[in-house]
Amino acid sequence: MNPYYPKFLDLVNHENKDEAMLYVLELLKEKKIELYDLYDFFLRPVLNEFECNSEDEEICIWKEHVRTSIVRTILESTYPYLIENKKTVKKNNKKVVVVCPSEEFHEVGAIIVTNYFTLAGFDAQYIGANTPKNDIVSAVKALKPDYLALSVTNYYNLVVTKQITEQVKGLFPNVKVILGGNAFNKPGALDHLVYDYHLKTKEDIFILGGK
Ligand code: B12
Repeated sequence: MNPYYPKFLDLVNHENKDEAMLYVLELLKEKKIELYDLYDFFLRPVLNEFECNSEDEEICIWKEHVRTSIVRTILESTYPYLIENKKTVKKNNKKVVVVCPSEEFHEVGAIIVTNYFTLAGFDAQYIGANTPKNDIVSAVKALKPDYLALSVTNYYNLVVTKQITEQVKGLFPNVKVILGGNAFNKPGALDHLVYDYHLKTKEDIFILGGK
């Protein structure tokens, strides 16, 4: 565990958005953590390891929303650090489009992953959450990426993922399909899917990028 994480977790647990934001900004400014650390050791665990202590499910849902809002604000506000890091990145001349399929509203992972692709040298573009199949197809047609990366968290969205990958591969056989996100970690989730890569970590992305 990162030594600065417990304080951050405590601030987020108390829904103290301002202090949580100021705390990580200070850590970044003082170079006590890197942008990668922020993504991997602060933002991801604070969401994925969230445990709601309330018996009341409704309370848990709004608490999850508040927590997500804190993370999103931090994620977007630290974008200037990505711009700064990008200056030292050697480009690999490969384009990747990152998208979440329809009904997939979990997008924090997809946004972070888009930033990893950028830091790995790709020209990376994030399209959005809950993106209908036809919009994904038209984005691929217009942007002509080398890779289409689908981020899927909810296991139930594997059906629509299968439809999208089959259509994209049928229309654009040269576009490599990358799958990532927690939905694919369930046993058998990848069976019957048409894809080129199943990646999990930033290290996987860096290897693909030639780093
Ligand atoms: C935040 C959250 C939400 C937010 C999402 C807000 C947003 N704008 O993104 C809101 C409140 C909207 C939400 C809604 C729902 N959620 Co929710 N949510 C979560 C929570 C707490 C965190 C997810 C998250 O953002 N994690 C942080 C990111 C950084 O981590 P990550 O997604 O794992 O991404 C990393 C890797 O997976 C990987 N990765 C991800 N994508 C890709 C893509 C590629 C190409 C690659 C290489 C890697 C990669 O890299 C990322 C960065 O390290 C999880 C809890 C959990 N344990 O996962 C539940 C969870 C995912 N939700 C769940 C559920 C059930 C729901 C709801 C159905 C009901 C509900 N609780 O309200 C709805 C469904 C919405 C929908 N249709 O999609 C379940 C899913 C179970 C399942 N069926 O698979 C979980 C697991 C909670 C649980 N324990 O039951 N949720």
